[in-house]
Amino acid sequence: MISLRDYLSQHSLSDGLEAVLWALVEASKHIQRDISLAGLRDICGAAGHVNVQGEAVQKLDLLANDYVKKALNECGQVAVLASEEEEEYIIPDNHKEDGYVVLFDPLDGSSNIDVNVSVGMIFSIYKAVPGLSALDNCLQTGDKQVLGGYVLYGTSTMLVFTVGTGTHGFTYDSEKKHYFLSHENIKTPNKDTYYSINEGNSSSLYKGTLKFIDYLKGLTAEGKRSFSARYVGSLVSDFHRNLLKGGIYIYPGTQKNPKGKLRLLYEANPLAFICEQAGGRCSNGDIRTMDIAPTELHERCALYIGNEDLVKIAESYEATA
Ligand code: AHM
Ligand code: MG
Repeated sequence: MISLRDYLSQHSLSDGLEAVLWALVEASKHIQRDISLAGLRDICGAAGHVNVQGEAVQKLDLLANDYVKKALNECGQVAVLASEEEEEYIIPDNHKEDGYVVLFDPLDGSSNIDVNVSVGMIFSIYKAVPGLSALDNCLQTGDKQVLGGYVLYGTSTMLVFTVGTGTHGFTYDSEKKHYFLSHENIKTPNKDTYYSINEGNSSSLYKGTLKFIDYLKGLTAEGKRSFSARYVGSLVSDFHRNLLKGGIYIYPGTQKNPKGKLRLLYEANPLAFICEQAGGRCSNGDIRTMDIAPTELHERCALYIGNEDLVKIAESYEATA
């Protein structure tokens, strides 16, 4: 078996980038342990306040956020970081001016923890550009990412990431406390397997989105169903399943929330990088996600991510709306 350490030694990342990835990996081990014991400790449920987006913060959101911040601070290679759980960007005490920019959602789908459903951490890494302000360094377009990744705390814990040379997956062995290569060079199948959308939002969906959903529910020429619906409500889990099995995940803009719910910097961009490197496509229904120029840290964007053909079909329906 090839450990993550062996894999990285054969696929040279710059020392600084490797240190940042290790920091995230070490944080993920703490988070994985806490999640696996969540029902036995007083760490389930809401923390009692809302975050900058007005959403209820879970106790484990805070713990995960602290683990990631601490690890990134200690690694000494980070110029600036920003978290979905923090209102402002943070310059670590132990920062490196020309180091890396790390943007992350420490625990995506955290409302699922209390009911034992998979959750994840999503992260995006950029090289800090000398002369740019800390904020502008965080607002680089997604195609400047040097690494996009996530950790899925599911039936097993998996790290999936890309540095622009394919998408690769590593499974965590909790006895050895190491990640091992399990999914080399993931290619998303161009198959009509699953579609994933919260149809509870139907009353607020635009006509083009509703028509696209009707298309997905249509029968084949042989009278068979093409797709199955799957929606866990944890982006990392929904995305990971469709990445491996084929399909599309949509969190569209709605009449109520024209830019949708998900965050461009912490969720859409890293998954877009991973998806494209696996042969898929990702857009906001119009513009390629990694070409969108961010204007604010917590910017939201509609998300259409999955098989290239399916995302193109979704875009064509949105264009007719
Ligand atoms: P979070 O980052 O606060 O956990 O919220 C993001 C989550 C995604 O994981 C998931 O895809 C989405 O919210 C589900 O939203 P909804 O309940 O509206 O379907
Ligand atoms: Mg999230």
